[in-house]
Amino acid sequence: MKKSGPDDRTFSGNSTTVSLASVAGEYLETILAGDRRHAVDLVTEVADSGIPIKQIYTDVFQQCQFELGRLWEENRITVAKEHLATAITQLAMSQLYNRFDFADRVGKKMVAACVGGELHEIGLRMVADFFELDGWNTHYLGANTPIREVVEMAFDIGADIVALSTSMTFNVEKVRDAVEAIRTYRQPGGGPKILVGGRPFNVEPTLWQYVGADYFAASATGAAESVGKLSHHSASVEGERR
Ligand code: B12
Repeated sequence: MKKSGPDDRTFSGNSTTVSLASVAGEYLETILAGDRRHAVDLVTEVADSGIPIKQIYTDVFQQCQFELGRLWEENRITVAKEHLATAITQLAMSQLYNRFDFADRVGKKMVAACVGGELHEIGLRMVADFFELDGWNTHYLGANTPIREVVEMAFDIGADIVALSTSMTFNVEKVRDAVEAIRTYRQPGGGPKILVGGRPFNVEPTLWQYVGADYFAASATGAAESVGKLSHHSASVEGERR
């Protein structure tokens, strides 16, 4: 990952200007070296300098996860290194939680889950954390959640939105099954709205319609930006792609 360059993005915090590309470069080296303490110190210092958490998520964590995937695909890092680095990123995300600058509560609830055997959970967690930052109460269930459990929790808590994620094409049918299960549970035609996302939906732009979702967003940023509109359940944003 490049450390800086002409398209480098800099962000001004309270007292300093930080190049997040340069932070991402150092962070990547740190997590690949397995240095948890430095990785956590690095991102907490950036957060404490006033850089928004969402920016750290997208420009550091997401960028580095994508880079890990590229290095792994090219056989330049082992599976063990990828696991090590990914685990540190999950730790670092947790460490930032008590630095979240939450918006006032908006009185909306979300259940967020990966269904079937889907193990890629960081993208969904980013989505849930962005909504949490925006004042939602999010129930993040993570990887590999049984569909029935997702549906029951969604109805039990009166969720406004169920967010479903998959990174693997072979789990798209499970997402479709989950949408169907939500639609037909207890009050057909009612219940929560369904937001989907993840790699296959980014690659094939009509896939969200195939699974029967209400909304799709290509990124945590796009999903969070939809919040205001989703809150009003306006027909004009039904199926909007961000
Ligand atoms: C870490 C990782 C893993 C970890 C996941 C650990 C964990 N706890 O999450 C483990 C080791 C388990 C894993 C396993 C596998 N992986 Co993997 N993995 C990755 C890696 C390196 C990073 C994933 C990640 O964290 N991305 C960062 C997040 C932030 O990005 P994201 O998931 O795309 O999410 C964003 C958007 O998509 C969107 N989004 C996501 N979900 C949702 C949901 C909603 C509602 C919305 C609105 C938006 C949204 O918003 C997110 C934030 O902006 C990727 C590389 C990559 N490019 O992503 C490969 C990758 C996804 N894996 C891959 C593969 C092949 C596998 C395995 C099949 C490997 C194997 N042979 O076993 C298994 C499959 C496991 C399974 N059954 O799910 C391939 C998939 C290729 C393909 N064509 O589909 C990738 C792309 C690697 C590669 N370059 O080839 N993997």
